[in-house]
Amino acid sequence: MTGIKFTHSLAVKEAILFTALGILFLAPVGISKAAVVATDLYLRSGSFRTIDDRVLPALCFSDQESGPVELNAPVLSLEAGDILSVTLHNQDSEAHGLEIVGVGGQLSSVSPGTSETFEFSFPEAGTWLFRDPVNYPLNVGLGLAGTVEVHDPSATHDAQFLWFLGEHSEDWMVNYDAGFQVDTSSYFPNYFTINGVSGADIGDDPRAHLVGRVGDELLIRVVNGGLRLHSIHFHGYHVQVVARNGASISAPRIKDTIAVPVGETAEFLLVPHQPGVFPIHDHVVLAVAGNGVYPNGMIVFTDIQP
Ligand SMILES: [Cu+2]
Repeated sequence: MTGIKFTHSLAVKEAILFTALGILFLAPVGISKAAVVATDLYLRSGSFRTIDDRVLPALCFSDQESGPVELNAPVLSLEAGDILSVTLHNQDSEAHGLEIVGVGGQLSSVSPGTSETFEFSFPEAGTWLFRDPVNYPLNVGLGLAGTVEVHDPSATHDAQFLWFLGEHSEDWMVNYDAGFQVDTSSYFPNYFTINGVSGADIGDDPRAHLVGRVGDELLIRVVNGGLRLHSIHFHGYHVQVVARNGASISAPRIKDTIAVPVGETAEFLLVPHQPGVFPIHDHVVLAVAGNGVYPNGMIVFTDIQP
């Protein structure tokens, strides 16, 4: 479960240039200029390993050009003010595209075997969903979605977490892989994931496992990358909903169950008032199961120390 790493090569070059100019002209060097964060995404066929150790065919956005690829809910990370430059390499036999929901405007398709670069600017911190807008909802259902997280360098929270919510329909995946027409009017997902994994495996993901201390400010980014509404229910704690779809909320509401609609994102702020290990799960019991087995779906535990 790797995030995607970026090079800040342009920013570094600019810093060197500005520093050089500053020395040359004895001028202040504090001219701020947007860093361009460049990354490559390889759109490839891969696999989804289920909690009950089955391997289903999937389509994946990967930071690796070759080798085995598993569905892993990729993350593009940058800082407020940066420009994200993504080069999408389409290794599939059909056209695909790239969209950041709510940031928009980048819906053109990339032909098989070709590459295209998309640029998005992020003046503010926040959380967004990226996905393939082509053949919606099929390609998203096959795995083509991930997170854009934009950090505020002056943020004061003690830790941050990411829950990328996904569902997976074995019927869609198997039929697509066999070359059959997938009937997208019928959708019965049977696996439910957070950051691409389910049940007890979520506890092994440091991005998801909610570890902290009483009084900490814990920021939780939630992305609904699936095709069904998910409502996250907390035991033991209430959270403030501090942002939705990349926009911060000035008077946050305090809740223990928060709905995150399809394609949307939310940011929760949890300040634990008590220590403990408590479950947090999707309010729909089906989504807490994996292929009908409870609790092999969307469930996370807190680990809050005094
Ligand atoms: Cu419960």
